Amino acid sequence: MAPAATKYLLLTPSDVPARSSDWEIIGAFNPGVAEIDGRVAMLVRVAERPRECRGGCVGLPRWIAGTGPVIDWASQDAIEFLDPRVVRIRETGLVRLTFVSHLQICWLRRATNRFCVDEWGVRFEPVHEWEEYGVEDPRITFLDGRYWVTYVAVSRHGVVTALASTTDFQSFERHGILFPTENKDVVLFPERIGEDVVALHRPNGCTPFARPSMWLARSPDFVHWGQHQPLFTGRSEWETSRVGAGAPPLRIGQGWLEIYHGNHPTPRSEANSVGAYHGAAMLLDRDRPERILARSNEPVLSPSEPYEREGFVPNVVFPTAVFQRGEMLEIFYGAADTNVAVAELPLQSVVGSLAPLD
Ligand code: MAN
Repeated sequence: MAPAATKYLLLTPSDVPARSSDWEIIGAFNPGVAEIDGRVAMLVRVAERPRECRGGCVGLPRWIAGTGPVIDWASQDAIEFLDPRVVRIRETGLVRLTFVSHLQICWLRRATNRFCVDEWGVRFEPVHEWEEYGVEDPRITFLDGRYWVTYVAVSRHGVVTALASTTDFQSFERHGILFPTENKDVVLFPERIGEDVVALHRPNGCTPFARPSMWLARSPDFVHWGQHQPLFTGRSEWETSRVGAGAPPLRIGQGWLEIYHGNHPTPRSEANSVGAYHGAAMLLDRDRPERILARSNEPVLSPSEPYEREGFVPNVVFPTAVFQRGEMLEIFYGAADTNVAVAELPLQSVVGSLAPLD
């Protein structure tokens, strides 16, 4: 049975100041979370779209480094809406996003148990051409004395995962692309295993021999990656479309607890729907994390609250960070590609709900 979770909303788009009256914030979601000097820092993905409407046209945003977001106008007849996030240009067959994302630093205010935007307004914005359609979905791991941020970068070159690092969440060093197109949902383990830095990643090939699946890779130095191994393709119905790592793995007594997401295929009746996203858990062997010891047959978290069921992309629970507080787990997640929320649930109820992989 799925463990019972207590859920709280932590940040909504209205908590983030708009850049100008020309731009609407449609979501502040999918956060990377870290503890630093007794404070809780969050890098949250802020998705913006233009407010301006031009008859018969759709504005497709793109980021120019040093300038900020600009708009490419496309005739409505020239494009096809695939889902709320994506349009296809009929002539080229290529897709564009209807919004552009950057990352905003926020801090937890304990008195209210809500996040608020950094007082200096520090942001992590696109700077490369390969980030021009936005930087998205950061995950944060503390290792070797730094906070490492894996994030998705989207552009005319495709969808890649890149790396940045920081010690203070005020300035960031960029380390370039780790996994080229198409690769998302990259998380780093918070300890070296043997000598190696270890990552879970999610390559997505164009030739559909496989569904998008989770893989494991190793690196001596965070930048050079190899020893790739397939780890997991969804098995249960609720994850049969795609799976991906969610939070960086958490070390518990029994091994590594990985909170991942699974997506359910779109029922034909729901036009332009991406289908529900659920949170689930798997337990990986401590020394050989390519071995799955057990996993969820049923999701641990599913969209149930209004702020998870309604929003820019309805029915999405997208976990991106996890912490252990005593007996409890705190799972931070994006809700409906609109808000940030946290779910609290007993660690043992999650571990107890896992079943061996048959
Ligand atoms: C994809 C990614 C995420 C997003 C989910 C749900 O997996 O683009 O950023 O949250 O879909 O829309």
